[in-house]
Amino acid sequence: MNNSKIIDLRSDTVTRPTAEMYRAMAEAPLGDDVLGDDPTVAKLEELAAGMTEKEAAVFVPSGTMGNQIALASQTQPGDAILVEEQAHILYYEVGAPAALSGVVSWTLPSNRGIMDPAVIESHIKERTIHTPGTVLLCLENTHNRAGGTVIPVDTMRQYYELARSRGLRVHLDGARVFNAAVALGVSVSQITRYADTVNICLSKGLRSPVGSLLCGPRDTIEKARIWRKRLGGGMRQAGILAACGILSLTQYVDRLSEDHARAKKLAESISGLPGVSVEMESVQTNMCYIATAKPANFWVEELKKHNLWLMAVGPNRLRAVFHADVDEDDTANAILAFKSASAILA
Ligand code: TLP
Repeated sequence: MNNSKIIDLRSDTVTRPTAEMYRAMAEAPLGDDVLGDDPTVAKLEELAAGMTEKEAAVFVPSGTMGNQIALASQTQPGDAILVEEQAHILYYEVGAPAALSGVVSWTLPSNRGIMDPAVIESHIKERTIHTPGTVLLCLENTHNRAGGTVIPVDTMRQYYELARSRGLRVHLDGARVFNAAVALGVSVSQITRYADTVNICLSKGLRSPVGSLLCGPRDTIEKARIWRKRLGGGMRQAGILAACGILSLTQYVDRLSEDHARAKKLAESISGLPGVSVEMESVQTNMCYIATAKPANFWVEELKKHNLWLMAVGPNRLRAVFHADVDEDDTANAILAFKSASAILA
């Protein structure tokens, strides 16, 4: 085993492009996408729309932009949206729903990212002289802060039918919806059909260096294109990035199951160690959240000495995220690093 390699489990965003991606970038036919004539971007958008069973898609620089232009395109200032209380849209997007769309975010509790439909229903408000009207239900599948947990297809359907019956739209933050699809053994469209708009990220487990797509009805995506431009997200010869995205969607989905198996292996191997605990039920995809008795930052520093990089995501909470640049040997070394750190920190 090579012990000098850095094992970077801070996020699945850290993957480097493959040799195949560098070749695709070099060979991609390009145009000016803001003027609407980059053929590689057009091909990627068509592919993403097809895979998610939506009419159209728009290529954006980040998942944050994909989510926020979805909100901006489907709400008016003063409207209310329903969001799970630890959702990325709220937790990690720097207040954008308030700052950009001017919406009221009604936050709902969940059990491992799964909200109770009765609780959702009880928070839907009619627009009156007093109350903001609820127009959008936001979902996250897989749910990042809940542990990379999966919302099953049937629950997605229940949410969608409820939203429909009350005149709400559904936006899915599907940054890792391909992880959900692989974990459930379904095609991604079996999940995304229960959302009006879906944001998918290419730059997480799917290995692209940059990029996300917002997919949805054609008229909504046209509004989203205007929002993308307004926020400075129009990219010119973006085909160089879209070329990687095409490989992400066509070549790198199935292998996500390897990341899931490795996350589980780490979880099982360290859950009995002194000083840490892992809630096994929440280890469903490529993430492993770890509760630490001593401050999480102590663990980050100690593990770094063993070339293992993790992220502290709370005072006593660590996150390990598996991805394509972490193999079996790296996983074994990560487990050894935890054993050594536990001997010091327990
Ligand atoms: N998440 C990042 C950090 O922001 C926490 C990570 O390392 O996991 N939705 C979800 C569910 C996400 O996890 C992320 C990124 C995004 C949206 C935003 O994507 P980007 O970083 O491309 O804006």
